[in-house]
Amino acid sequence: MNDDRLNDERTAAIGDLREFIRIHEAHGELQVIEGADPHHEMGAIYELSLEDLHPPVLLFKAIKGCDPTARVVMNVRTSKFMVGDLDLDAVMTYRLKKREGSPDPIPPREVNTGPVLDNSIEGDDVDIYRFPHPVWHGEDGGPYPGTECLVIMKDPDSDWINVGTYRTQAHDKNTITVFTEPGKHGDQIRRKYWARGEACPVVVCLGQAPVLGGVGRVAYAPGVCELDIAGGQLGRPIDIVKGPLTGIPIPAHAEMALECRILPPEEETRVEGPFGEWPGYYASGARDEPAVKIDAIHHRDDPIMIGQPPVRPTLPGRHTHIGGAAAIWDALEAAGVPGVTGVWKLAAGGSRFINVVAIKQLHAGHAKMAGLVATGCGAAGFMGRLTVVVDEDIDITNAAEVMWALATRWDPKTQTDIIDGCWSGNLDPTLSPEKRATGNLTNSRIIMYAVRPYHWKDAFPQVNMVSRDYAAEVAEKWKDKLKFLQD
Ligand SMILES: Cc1cc2nc3c(=O)[nH]c(=O)nc-3n(C[C@H](O)[C@H](O)[C@H](O)COP(=O)(O)O)c2cc1C
Ligand SMILES: [Mn+2]
Repeated sequence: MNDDRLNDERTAAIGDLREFIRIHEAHGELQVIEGADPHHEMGAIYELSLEDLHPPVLLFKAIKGCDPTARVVMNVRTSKFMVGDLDLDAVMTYRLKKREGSPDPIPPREVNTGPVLDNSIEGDDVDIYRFPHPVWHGEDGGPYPGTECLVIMKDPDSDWINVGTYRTQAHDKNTITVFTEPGKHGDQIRRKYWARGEACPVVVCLGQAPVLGGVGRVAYAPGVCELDIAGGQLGRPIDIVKGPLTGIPIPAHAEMALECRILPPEEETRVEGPFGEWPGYYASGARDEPAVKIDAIHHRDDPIMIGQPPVRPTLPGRHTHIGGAAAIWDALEAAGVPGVTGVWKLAAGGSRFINVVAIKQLHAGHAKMAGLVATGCGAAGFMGRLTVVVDEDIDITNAAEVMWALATRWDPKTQTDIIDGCWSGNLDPTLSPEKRATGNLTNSRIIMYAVRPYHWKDAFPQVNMVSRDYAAEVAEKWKDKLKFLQD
């Protein structure tokens, strides 16, 4: 497929969840699963699917104990079709595209009605448990129907509509919690309603075009409406309907939307969590969160919810964060660090813990510049742990090569910096109970300079390996005769 057609098809897939599923079926990347148990079994099947680097899109149907017409789709942003190859070229392409500038935002277009309003349940008939509400992980404190969900709110002081992704737990048929960390836009907005003694109106979408989940997770500036950004990415406005009870915009083609009120915490709370989180632990535990009352459930016929619970980052299908690596590379260049040949996030560290920078060393102290910036820049500042700086001959997308660089070029005593008091967060498993209790959400960082020391690099023992050019020449000559050279 040529690049233009591929891009058009990808845009169509992110613009509409049903189209997304159809396209993946056509590409042979859809796995339908019938009759799974939402209590742990769906979560286990999901984890097993992530043992592949490019897991199939999973479509769960006829989920045990739920409305038989409701479905759950998983792996909406990891398919081979959507992400292509995961390598340094992908990081570079991402950077170049970003440099061309983001598409101009396109505000949503209001329409009178849409498929999301085809079915509406209000008042006493509201029962979130009718629809899939999986308990994803073994130690979760309850079912989480909302993982990659959209939490849509209106700022009471302006026209700002904010869309954020915050996990949503079900507590009884019409009560949920929405775990919004302090400072997130959703938190800022709800506090304004509470300060006036009011509940905060909110819409929670539990299934929607993948592009919307893509913007709900990004920290745009306050005042920016994520629906406008998504419109810009699609090149057309998102159609919205006004929520009949709240007046909050709901994507007209959303699969399911709950109209709710977030009660002030002094009025009613529920114990939220624990929940298996992306670092691979239940680190934020369980605590009181404000109760959220569901006043209406709107849904399409045969609704499709999205399930995207966190899992431990060692699973290959939780692959590396191309955009995060690109952002650190941009920061290094912006800070004037020369000679950077690559930036990568080792998968085991999830999106944050382990960053690797490759440089072509130009002068003494060069590796240190790279390590300090890659550790302290905004793109890496939050919840980092290890920064590894290596020479340009190391394939930083290969964890074994990075470990080899550490094993053979790194002297722990003389090629290490440890920096304390850095920015961390509740999900960091190493935070002690004392630190959590006092709000000291900081951790330390290690920078490992796994490079040949610059001042004697020419005397450093030579690497024992067939040169890549010669290897290619030999492979070409022998590939017809040697089975292991054929792919
Ligand atoms: C699948 C997924 C789940 C998330 N869950 C939460 C969550 O439970 N609480 C939270 O505060 N942030 C969560 N985030 C991160 C927020 O979505 C992210 O910080 C985003 O910027 C929030 O929107 P805002 O900037 O408009 O507040 C999650 C992100 C993803 C991708
Ligand atoms: Mn926002």
